[in-house]
Amino acid sequence: MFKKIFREIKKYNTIVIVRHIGVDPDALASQIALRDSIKLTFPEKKVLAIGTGTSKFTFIGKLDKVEEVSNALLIILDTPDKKRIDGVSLDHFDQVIKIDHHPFIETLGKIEYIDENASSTCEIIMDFILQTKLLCDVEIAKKLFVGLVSDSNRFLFDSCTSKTFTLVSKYLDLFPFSINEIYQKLYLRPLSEVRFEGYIAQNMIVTENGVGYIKITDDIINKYKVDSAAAGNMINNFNFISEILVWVTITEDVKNENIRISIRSRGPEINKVAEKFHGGGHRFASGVKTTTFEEAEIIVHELDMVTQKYIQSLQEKENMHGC
Ligand SMILES: [Mn+2]
Repeated sequence: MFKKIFREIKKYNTIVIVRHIGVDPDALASQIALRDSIKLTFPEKKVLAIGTGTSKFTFIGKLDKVEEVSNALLIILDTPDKKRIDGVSLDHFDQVIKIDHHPFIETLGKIEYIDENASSTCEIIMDFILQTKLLCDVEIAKKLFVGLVSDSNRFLFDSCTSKTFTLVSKYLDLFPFSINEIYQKLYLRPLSEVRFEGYIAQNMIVTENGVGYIKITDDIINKYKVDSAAAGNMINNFNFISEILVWVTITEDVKNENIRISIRSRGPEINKVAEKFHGGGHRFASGVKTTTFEEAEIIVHELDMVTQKYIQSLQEKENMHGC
């Protein structure tokens, strides 16, 4: 499959690379690293990385301006469905390729490489580059590492496999860079965020079944001098709490007139609930956008039911072993 994708890249003189809305380091880094690798390999090609950026991740690299293109190849990274693609419409392209690690939702292109077991899209791109004639350098390698380390929560998720570590090891051998330098950029944060995290810890409500959730209104965001993305960004820090199996931040985003719900789990599968409310994501990490706190409460209730079922199925298994 990698060979087939490489042949398409070779064939087209104009290539546009996109990823999902609500940009995160894996989406952005995979996009920019693939662009730079194609440009390094084929300097005469026009390769554009398109989408809405954020000042937070400028250290990963710069995006390109949208341009009218024709006879172009579109590569969609890190995005399982049409409605989450940022910036382009599929119809303007001669050929569409998808490379992703999210659970399959719908077919977007003629050629699709989906590896649900990959820690990140950056991991797939790392493999892709090594298995084809695509070139890489230290800067590209650093970007790929940023995306991988971010999507795997610093190798904490069980999406990390021996392949993940093998690829990282190979890249560190071939393109040596300082890991600490990257962590300084990725994990350095203002005290206001840490204080805000303290607020969440203090005020999170936990149900009997172990669903922790917190409503964060615009007032709270302003009081702690953080932005509305802050809660969603720090949600992974609430992993490994014994009383909590599923945890949810419900954040008011006045600017975009919506309420953003981030969901994480260390057992129950939560993406089905997210999809039911027009959101999505992975089995243990999903998100939903809604407009009312009432709907958010319904989602929390559904998550609570899913968690209750999960606990029951664990108990049933235990009882069976007891026989
Ligand atoms: Mn990803």
